[in-house]
Amino acid sequence: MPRENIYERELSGTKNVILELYVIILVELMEKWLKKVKFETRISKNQLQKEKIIFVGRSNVGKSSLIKLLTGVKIRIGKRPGTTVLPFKVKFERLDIVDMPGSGFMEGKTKSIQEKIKDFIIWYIEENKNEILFAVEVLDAKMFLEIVQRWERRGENPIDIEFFNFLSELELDPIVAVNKIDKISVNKRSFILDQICEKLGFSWPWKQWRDIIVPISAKTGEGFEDLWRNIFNRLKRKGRSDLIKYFRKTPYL
Ligand SMILES: Nc1nc2c(ncn2[C@@H]2O[C@H](COP(=O)(O)OP(=O)(O)OP(=O)(O)O)[C@@H](O)[C@H]2O)c(=O)[nH]1
Ligand SMILES: [Mg+2]
Repeated sequence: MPRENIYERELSGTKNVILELYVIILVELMEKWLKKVKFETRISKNQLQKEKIIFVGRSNVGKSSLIKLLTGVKIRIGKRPGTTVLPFKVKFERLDIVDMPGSGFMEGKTKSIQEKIKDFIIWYIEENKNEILFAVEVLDAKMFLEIVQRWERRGENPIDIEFFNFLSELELDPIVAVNKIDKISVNKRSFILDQICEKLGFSWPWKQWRDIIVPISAKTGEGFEDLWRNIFNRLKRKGRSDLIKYFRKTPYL
């Protein structure tokens, strides 16, 4: 075998070992966290529970960026998928905003870790459902349709759609924040939003669903008022309009 090929094989072998190690550490971290949460859940059952709002969505769609835009809290934002790997709570006195890890992260590489993260998110949401006021599901305006079509071609259920149905079934009244709308030219936006609507099981035109579907950009702040209004309306519906004080009236850019 030529020398270069041996080197290449060794290099890719090393890469695989590093990846495996990374996955093992991640799974261990998740399991430790799970034990801690289960313990804390037990001891806090008799204490006053804090309300929760959860942000879910694929990796890199801008969940953390949107929480920062809405609250002004400096939260870790990443250029690479998988920045938030454990649920991160932005804690206020009476409310936790939970930034969930991105589902579908490391796409195509390690299916088992994707499944584990997905199972973990589902477990977390079911376990905490009584304290969750509502959910915000974040989609990437530019990537959503492409990824959904890719999954459909493989005969699989697209994770974004699965999550939307799951959140709706749990009556978590999801707001669908279609983020990164700045990446779509203005004349194409309605078309894209109509397609997203259809994939989520809504009829066209998307504008009739403005109390669910909110085009937004965490980068430019466009759409901020609509998202804020939707959050306020959901809090009102739950009799907790007092909690709007934790959200900024103007975007934090
Ligand atoms: N153009 C554009 N970029 C954005 C927008 N929102 C977020 N980004 C960028 O997208 C990348 C990912 O943002 P994050 O907020 O870390 O995404 P996340 O969903 O929390 O990612 P994970 O923690 O990996 O699940 C960063 O480089 C952001 O600057 C947006 O509205 N428009
Ligand atoms: Mg994040």
